[in-house]
Amino acid sequence: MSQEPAPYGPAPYESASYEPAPYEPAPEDKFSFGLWTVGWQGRDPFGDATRRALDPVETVHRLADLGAYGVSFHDDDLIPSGTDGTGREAVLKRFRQALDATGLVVPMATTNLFTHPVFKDGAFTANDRDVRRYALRKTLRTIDLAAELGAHTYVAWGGREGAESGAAKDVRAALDRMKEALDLLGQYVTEQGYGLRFALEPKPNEPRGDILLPTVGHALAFIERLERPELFGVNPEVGHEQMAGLNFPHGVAQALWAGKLFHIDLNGQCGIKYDQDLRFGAGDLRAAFWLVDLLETAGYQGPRHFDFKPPRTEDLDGVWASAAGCMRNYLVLKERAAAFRTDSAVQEALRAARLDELARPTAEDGLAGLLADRTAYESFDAQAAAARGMAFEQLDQLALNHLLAAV
Ligand code: XLS
Ligand code: MN
Ligand code: MN
Repeated sequence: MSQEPAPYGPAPYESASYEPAPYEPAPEDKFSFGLWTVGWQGRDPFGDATRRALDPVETVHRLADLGAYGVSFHDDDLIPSGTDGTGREAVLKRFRQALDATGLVVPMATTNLFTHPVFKDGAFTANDRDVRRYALRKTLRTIDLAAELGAHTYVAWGGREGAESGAAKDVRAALDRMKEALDLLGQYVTEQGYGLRFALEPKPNEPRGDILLPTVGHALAFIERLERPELFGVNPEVGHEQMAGLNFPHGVAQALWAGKLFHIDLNGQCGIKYDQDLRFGAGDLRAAFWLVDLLETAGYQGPRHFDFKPPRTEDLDGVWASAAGCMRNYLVLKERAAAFRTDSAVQEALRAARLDELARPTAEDGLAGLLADRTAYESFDAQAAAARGMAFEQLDQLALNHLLAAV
């Protein structure tokens, strides 16, 4: 019995000439990783480490071999807390040598303001003033280090800036303290002449019950209250917005629209639950597709930074496979998104869905023109307009076909 061909056409794997694209990451792709990502030893609230510690020098070499261009770190990832001055110089010398040998750069650095018990009630917004002053001094040291290593971005994630109970935190006072801290940091980089900009990283919860500046939107609004708003942008993380049930590409689009996408943390998340930090492409694959489409079409020039945690089931081979997977998945999605955008059927479907109309100003004739235009109201046929289909489903199916390479 002969088989009916599938209605959606021959699958590419049936074609003898089908060659998978190599998807080899290269420095121009600007892929970067935090030392704490591949270096995560698998300690979680329920279990001990499952992997040995990685030497940052080893990480730099492995990342370079895999095709990354950059490495980022918290101060303590590179220089363990308690290291004296001589020890610090020795660490930095070895690290710099590894950077020179591999060509890897340090696009971003940040401060660990969450591991030490002193930060149990936060850092810049801790109720205790001496803790806040210590947090600022620790941060200023990291900013010096970031500038010394050539970083252009300083990320500020306020992981413990928050509360578990109502009266414990006066949120308005805490936001005053957060502004005070960030204004001082802005003053410092300006006075030092560092070419550094700040990227605030929102997260709704974990490790605090509720964290201040929980979403991209909160952070964008807060930035406008700072003394030097031009120095501050956001570092949205895929999983963090998805933990709040939000549409990540939409949040990133708003950050781009505001000129505030200074950095991005890529990873994967399956719905509203704890911060999973899966490799990029795992979790919500459709959101990942739209994100890559957005970054690539909007001309985002910054690093594609992976902030993920290879699951604690993995040994070190699994860690590097997971890191390679992040980059491969980005490149596959970039290819799929480009195929989607260049497909003439898609361009037609975009017109049918009237995206060109959305791009047109609503009242280029001004308020007077709008008020004088009888077709805008008096003779407008709302019933006829309501009856027009939007043709979004055909468009979305084309996107899915491209994502699945089933065109
Ligand atoms: C934690 C954050 C953290 C920041 C850097 O959830 O993602 O890793 O990116 O401190
Ligand atoms: Mn995370
Ligand atoms: Mn992050």
